[in-house]
Amino acid sequence: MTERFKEPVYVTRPLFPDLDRFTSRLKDVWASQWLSNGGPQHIAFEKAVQEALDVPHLSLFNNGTIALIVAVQSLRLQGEVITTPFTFPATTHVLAWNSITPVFCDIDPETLTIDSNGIEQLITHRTSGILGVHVYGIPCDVERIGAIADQQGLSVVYDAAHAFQTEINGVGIGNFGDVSMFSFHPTKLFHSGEGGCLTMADSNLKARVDLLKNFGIKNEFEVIMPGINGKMNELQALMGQLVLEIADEERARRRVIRQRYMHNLGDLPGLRIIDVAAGVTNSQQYLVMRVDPEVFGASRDNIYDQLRLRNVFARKYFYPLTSDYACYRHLPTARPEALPNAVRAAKEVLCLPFYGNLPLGTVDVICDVVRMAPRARKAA
Ligand code: T4K
Repeated sequence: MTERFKEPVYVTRPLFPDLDRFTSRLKDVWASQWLSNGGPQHIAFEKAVQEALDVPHLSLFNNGTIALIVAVQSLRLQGEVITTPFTFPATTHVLAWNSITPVFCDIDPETLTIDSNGIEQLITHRTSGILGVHVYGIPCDVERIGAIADQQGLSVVYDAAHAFQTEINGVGIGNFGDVSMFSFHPTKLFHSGEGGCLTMADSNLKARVDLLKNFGIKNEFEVIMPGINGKMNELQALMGQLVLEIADEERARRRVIRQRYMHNLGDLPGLRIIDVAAGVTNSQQYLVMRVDPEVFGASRDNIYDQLRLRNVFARKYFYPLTSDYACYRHLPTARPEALPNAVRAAKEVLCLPFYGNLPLGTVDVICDVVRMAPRARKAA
């Protein structure tokens, strides 16, 4: 049996900037006497991220979930919103927090994003929008979704939590739909400790988003809408600026690690490393393997268990489907029979450890465990 790692190997580790550089820049924060509410770090960081994402307007937030709640509020969505169940809890919860009924649409079996062919039949007189997820940084079918939305008068929100600096034929992914949300959580390649942002083309929408994230305060004496506190603070904004400086290097290191996984596992029948289509830049957020148990001879769960025995913590992102949570299971569109592609994907995907400092030797051991999983299953 392959050795057990002494220290746990996690699915990811956060990217840390040089500590001396961080502490020396902290002096700027101390000198400014600003810790939140749009101080100098926030102003500089907002501009830097806007450039990095190549979008007309951008608003920073304290985390991606609050940003997405505000995105839905800012477009005044209500009634029903058509969305994917193959995602992190936040995507669906954001609708519930806005008193909106999630309407679950199956996913495309290839891209694992919302199936644009299934959206139209779910539209009712109560539908106000579409909430897609660029899951693992794989873009939704933005053209078709945009066309459906235009035709039916619907708004489009994209959860781009995994898609920092993804581009479709050179166009930043934050330029599609009415609003897109990016997460800057520490488990993301690019992060600000916690944080996130919304991107949009419409300057009026940017103004409304900025009001909504600051309690709806227009000025000292006027509060014009029921806003929330979604503000990013100065320490987050400083961390974000320093991580942004090293994000390209991290992405380059991850490319090498992806190559190694591909080299070790690419030729195994029944196993596939998921990648983006031609013309799309890979955000390198996750290394996702898809397992066909019939062909491979071991299931995703068998592999997960074998890795756990070696102290390797792969993750089943995204199992279970959000439509299977107790709080959504009762919904008419949550029936598993209506979501066959999503049900299958949730059983077959596994996110393997993937971060720049992951030694290639560790990747090799992980791959050995994966390769041996069918034999280990038979022996058990
Ligand atoms: N939409 C989508 C599609 C999302 O995936 C997410 C978040 C959101 C919306 C919401 O965005 P935020 O509000 O979070 O900005 C993690 C992240 O917490 C979450 O941000 C992310 N998606 C999700 C896919 O992954 P968990 O519960 O799996 O995290 P956790 O604590 O188990 O961390 C995973 C591993 O990372 C740990 O085993 C060890 C390592 N780790 C983690 C942290 C936080 C570290 O080494 N150091 C750390 O500081 O959700």
